[in-house]
Order: sequence, then structure tokens, then C-alpha cells
Amino acid sequence: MIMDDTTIVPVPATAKADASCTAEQYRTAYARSLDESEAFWLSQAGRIDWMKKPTVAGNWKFAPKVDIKWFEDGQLNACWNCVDRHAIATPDRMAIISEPDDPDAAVRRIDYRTLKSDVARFANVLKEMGVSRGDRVTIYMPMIAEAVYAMLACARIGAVHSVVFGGFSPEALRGRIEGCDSRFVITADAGRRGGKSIALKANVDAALDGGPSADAVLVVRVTGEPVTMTPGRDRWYHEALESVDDDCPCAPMNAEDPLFILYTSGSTGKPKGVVHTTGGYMVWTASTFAHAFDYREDDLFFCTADVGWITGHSYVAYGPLANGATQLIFEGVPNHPDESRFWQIVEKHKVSILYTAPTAIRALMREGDAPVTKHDRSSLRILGTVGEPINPEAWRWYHRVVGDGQVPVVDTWWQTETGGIMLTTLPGAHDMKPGWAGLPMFGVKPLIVDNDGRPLDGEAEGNLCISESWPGQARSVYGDHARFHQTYFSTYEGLYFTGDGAKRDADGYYRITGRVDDVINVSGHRMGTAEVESALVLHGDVAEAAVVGYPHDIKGQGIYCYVTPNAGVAMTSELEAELRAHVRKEIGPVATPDHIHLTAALPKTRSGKIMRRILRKIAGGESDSLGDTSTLADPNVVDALIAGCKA
Ligand code: 6R9
Repeated sequence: MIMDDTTIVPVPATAKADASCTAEQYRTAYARSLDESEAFWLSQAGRIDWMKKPTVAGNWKFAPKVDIKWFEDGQLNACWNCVDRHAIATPDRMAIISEPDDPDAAVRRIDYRTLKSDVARFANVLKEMGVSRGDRVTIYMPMIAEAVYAMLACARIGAVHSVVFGGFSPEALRGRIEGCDSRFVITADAGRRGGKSIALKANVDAALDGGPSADAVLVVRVTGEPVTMTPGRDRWYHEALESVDDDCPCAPMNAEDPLFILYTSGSTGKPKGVVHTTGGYMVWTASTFAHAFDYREDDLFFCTADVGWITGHSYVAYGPLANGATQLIFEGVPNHPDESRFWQIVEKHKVSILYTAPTAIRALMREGDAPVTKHDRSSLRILGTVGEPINPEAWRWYHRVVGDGQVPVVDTWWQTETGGIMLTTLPGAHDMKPGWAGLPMFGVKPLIVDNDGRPLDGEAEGNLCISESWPGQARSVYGDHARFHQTYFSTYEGLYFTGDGAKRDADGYYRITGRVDDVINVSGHRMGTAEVESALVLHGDVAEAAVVGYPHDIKGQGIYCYVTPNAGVAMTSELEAELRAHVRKEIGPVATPDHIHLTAALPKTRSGKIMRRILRKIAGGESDSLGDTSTLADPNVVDALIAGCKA
């Protein structure tokens, strides 16, 4: 994939004429957001209803110590902001249009009035189950309206949700339930995706079997297939609804009370429970949604992310609903029943803003233009991408074919830890550069530093940091605040380190070059290589494992595992298949290795460190540029690995 492209794609004239914000207005507002931060952020806080208005904005300095707080003396409720206030102002407006996996099944249309009564009833069910303020509630659900209800219902009563993606295994789910001492689980009998059924309830049973004990498991009936209900613990949602009404007040929460925990991979084996709090996160998701997508009241917004990822939190559950927007949620996958599914949905519902991931764009691009062009896409006004670097070829296809060259593309860079969009162009305001995310969002101060932490000016390439806090920033790692500091603030003194490499050009545009740590990005999903290694060494036949990413045409990066079996274990293709299945079982289908490379030895330094740099080069087909190999304890190991390379 060629990533370096310096072409400028000018804003289409119609989009420019129509834009709410010009490049000049962006410049002025951006400068103000930095020069008069306090006033700027207090005015942005006005996007949210407060039970008690904040009188102070934030602690945005990371020095002399990191103590991030935003709108500290304010009180609010996130659910009120996403639901009740719109149920009062625009009760008949659609909030959620839910498109089923099967295109012939019924679409669900939920207006704000119904959303309010459904969410309030859901919240009363949670109360009846014994959930109270501050309790952690694990949500393991398919992409149906009840997944969003569950999140909002937690927010309504001040409980802290932890959504676990349905593609994670029972083992991974168990770790995430234990990790935040969650005593409540919300799930479905099963989920439907691409015509297949995913046994969510059975996975919950397996996760809880002999593991953490849950007080209560709430089960939403989706497919109707038989499941085992444990008496005293498990309850059907539809039965629980019978005994509750829709009167449930929104709990007043302090701005810095936690709203949710979301587990994400880091460079060590154990996923981190990233903690977001209420006030800053709501202001950040509400304002970034409005700005990055130039949101208008008559838009229909379609974000294809699952609620199991941060994009599904910020731009399915919270950002659009905080703006009172109408959004489409989709239960299925882009290529079922065929590869025109997204475009069929766009035509059917007249989607105006589509927000998806490069991996989906690449997979659909491979099918040619016909599946796209046979559908009417004239409703599209803005196209967005997120999750990983987009290669210019995919960007151009998205722009030229999906958007007929008339629709602005926003390439939004951000992270679980940033809560919302940090770098993007503004649609209609800014010229676009394929592969370049663009400019900082209001209030964001990006900084490129060299490996010694020295800031680089002007055109530069290095490590991407952010030098001051913004409202949507994560506040902690659940149960391990020291790890929060260690992970994000110890690499470069006084700076938040993103873990990404970046370039900045003469116009101040940023291009993300990818992770510079041991995190790989597989189809837009973050995966710690250490996590996969830990799973591999759990297998009785494995002595040692080293996992790296390598360029993959569709997924962006694939998972390449070098494995040394125990002495006496035969290196067979059966063992390879078994190890692939083993990782899948331990972590889930998202982590299925692309290649298992069995090897008698791994390249190590004389002090015994695995030389991952070399392993990355070999997996990436760059074995002719291995660089310095003089520190290797046994250079012959490398030749054997090159000969056996699978990618
Ligand atoms: C929102 C989300 C974060 C990592 C991030 C970076 C990569 C996300 C990107 C992008 C280039 C973009 N990333 N968006 N890289 N261009 N537009 O994806 O959060 O799952 O935490 O992943 O994804 O490497 O550091 P998360």
C-alpha cells in the first residue's frame, strides 16, 4: 500500500458553498480555543443541559502534575442530554432507525418520545436487579437498539457501563468482568450477523462458569433460540419489563463521576479499562459530532461501528443523540447478503452522513464499482473514515465512486483515550489530502516530538503527542491509576503520548503513520501483540511466542505469530491450526492469527531480548533490509526464518 501522497483534493464547490464553517472561521475559532480556553470551553459547555452549571472549565496543563478535570463543579446527567431533553423538544423526531441483519426483516423506528420511555423502563429494570449508582455493568450485546438503551439506562441511574464487543471470547469477557468487579451483565440470547447466529448468552454462561459470580444477568430475546437460564441469576428483559413503569428520574451526576469503562489493548498483555467521566466527555462528543460532520437537523447519520468500540460509544450512543440527531444503526455486516449492503441501506433510508472504517472501504473496493453505482447515493452529504490510516487508493475510491467526487471526505483521527475526534478536516471548509487526517479540532494542541522528546517545528515526522488536556480525555485506567500515568505520561515529560507516529506538512496537516508501540491495528481493531503472545504461551505445546503485525491488503495489518514449540513437539500444520483455534478461543475471532510460523528458535540479542524489529521486517517481506543484525546471538536463526516466511 502506497501511503505517501501529497495531492490536494479541493473542496467540491457545492460543498464549499453549503458549509457552515469556512477555513477562515476555523482559523479564528481554533486560535480562540487556545488563547481564551476558559471562555471557549464554558461556551461549548452550553451544548449540554446542566443540572448545575459549571463555573470553571478545565485543568488542561499536564505539568507540574497530571490532574485532569473538566467542568468540575458542574452537575448533569448524560442520559437526560441524549434522551429526555429531545423527548421534550422534538418528541416525534426519529432518534434511532434500526436496520436488521436480514434486509427483508422489519426496520425499527424509534422516535425520541419512545426512546425516553424505553430507556426509563430499562433503567427501572436495572434498579430492580439491584444496580445502583457507581456499580459497574457489563454489556455484551449485538448491534440492536437495546444495546444503546442499556448504555443510556446505566447513565440514567449513575451506573458505569463496560461494553464488551460481541466478538470477544468467554475468556476475554471473563477478564473484563473481573477487571472492573462487575456484578451485572446485560446480554442477548444470541446476535445475528451476516446470516449467522452468535451465541452471546452461552458465552456469558461460559465466562461466569467457575469464574466471577454475577448477581444478575439480564437477557434480551433477539433470535429466540434456546438458552439456559440460571434460576435466581438470569432474567428475561421482556418479562422484567412487565413489572416496571417508565417513570425513572435522571440521577444528578458530578461532571467528574465516571460514565463508562472501555477495555482496550495496550503494549502489555492485559487490556486496560479506560475510564471516561461525564461532563467533559459529553461536551466533547456533542461538539466534535456537530463540527466534524457539520451536522444539520435534517441529516440521517449512519456510523457503522459496533458499540463494543469507542467509535460506537462516541458516535452511536452519545454524540449523535446529544445533538438530538436521527441515526441509523445496523445489526449486520457490509457484505451480507452481498457486497452492496451498505449502499442499499444508504439508498433505502437516504443516509446523508456515512462514517465507516478503511478496512470496510478496502474490502468493498475490491468488489468493483458496480455494487455501489447501482444504488442511488444522492442523499450522501459527508463521508467519514476512522480507525486506522487510510491508504490514498482507498480514500480516492471512497471519494470518487461512493461520493461521485462531490462529497467531502473527513478522515478523523482519534483514540479510545481521546474520547472523540482530535484531527480532521472540516467538511466544506478544508481542502482534502488523501491519507492525511488534517488539522486539530478546536482546543487540541498536537505536538510532534523526536525520540528524545524534543518538539519539532514546521514540516516534521516523529511521535505524536498532545500537549494540553481537552474535555474528552480519559481520566484513568480502572483500578490502576499508576498505569494511566505510566502508559500515557511517562514517555515524554509533561505530554500525553498517543503511541502513534505522525507527519506534519507545510499546511499543518497531520498524517498518521501508524503505531510506534507494540499495538497493531487489525481491521481497525486495536490488538496488543503481547495479548496474543500471552494467549499462545498458555498452550501446553508452546515454549515461546513473538507476535508482530504485517501489511495486509484488506485488514490494514495482519497478525503474524512466530512460535517455538516445546522440545519434542512436532512442527506440523495440525499444530498451526490448533494454535490458531486456541488464540481464537482465548481472545475471540477478532484476534485470529493470519500466520503461525513454527520455528526452532527466535532471533535474540546476546542479552536474550527478542529482536522484534527483525521479525517485523521478515513478516513484512522486507528481509533484504534487516538493518543492523550484529547484536544477534545467533545470526543463523534469521536465515531459517526468512526461508520459512509465510506472508
Ligand atoms: C477511534 C479509534 C486508536 C488507534 C490510533 C491510531 C488508529 C484511528 C485513525 C487512525 C490513522 C485515522 N487510528 N483513527 N490512524 N488515521 N483516521 O479507532 O480508537 O480503537 O482506540 O484506536 O487507531 O493508531 O492510535 P481506538
